[in-house]
Amino acid sequence: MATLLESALKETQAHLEAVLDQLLPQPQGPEARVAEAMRYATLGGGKRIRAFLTLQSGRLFGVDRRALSRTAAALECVHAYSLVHDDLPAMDDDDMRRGRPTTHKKFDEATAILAGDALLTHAFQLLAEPETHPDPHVRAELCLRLAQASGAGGMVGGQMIDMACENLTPDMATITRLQRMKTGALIVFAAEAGAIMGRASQQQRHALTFYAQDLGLAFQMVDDLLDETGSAGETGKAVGKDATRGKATFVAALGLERTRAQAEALAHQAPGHLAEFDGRADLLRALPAYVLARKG
Ligand code: GRG
Repeated sequence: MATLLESALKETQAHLEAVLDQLLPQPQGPEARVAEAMRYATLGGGKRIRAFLTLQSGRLFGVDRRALSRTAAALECVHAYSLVHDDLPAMDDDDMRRGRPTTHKKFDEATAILAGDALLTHAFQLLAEPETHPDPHVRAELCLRLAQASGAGGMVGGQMIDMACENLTPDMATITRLQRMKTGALIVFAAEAGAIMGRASQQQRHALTFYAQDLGLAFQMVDDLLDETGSAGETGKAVGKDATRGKATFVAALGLERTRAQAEALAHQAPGHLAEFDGRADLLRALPAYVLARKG
């Protein structure tokens, strides 16, 4: 399954590259620079884990792949926006992302802010367009859930707590909540999106939510571990910054060994939530182990 998963992830990366290339605005007119920066931030890199989750969860319910790809692209736009803004000097002040200069380094800060804003709004445009789903109620629900996952009660709120906790020693409950909001919420939406589009039952949708909650936490724990023990070559970004900045990470709270053990326990637990699905969920079942083994 490991090799099958790796080739499916590679296929998703190539597919999303083509889909995003088509769905992102083309640079033209006097505003061309913002479209260039949007494309720079979104194309040519990234593991596309969130897109993969949406494509695979939608497959469980027989959702049209073209429609799913639009939702997957919208998610990758929101994710790319969060990385562009997170890298800005006012936030994490990073020069490298995905193995190349961050968007504000390649362009300039104002362009990076605008590109992030435009990527966020573009995501909602993609979801709201009729090509994403024939039923306007489904499109509205996708918009609502993405807004909840990415706004003040989700990713943005998590980022705010993350910044407020610098150089403090928050307890595990606070760290878990902040990471669930900052990273987990979008990952949960990615898995839920296919169920929303496929009009899955509440039970099926909950199963995917629980799976993605475990996966999201394990993903974040591995991210924390990689910042401590990984290399800039493999992660494509600077490492060792969390400790220097006194970030509220799992590694800071639990240490390396216990964080690793927790990540392993969650990755082991996650596939159990998918028991009611058939073999079409096998790639989703294999994903947590891959996330655990990742080096970048
Ligand atoms: C600025 C609103 C705002 C939010 C920022 C997501 C985020 C919140 C910050 C990113 C910082 C960070 C390293 C978070 C840890 C987990 C994470 C989101 C890692 C990056 O995601 P990957 O590994 O990236 O999926 P790729 O490049 O593969 O797409």
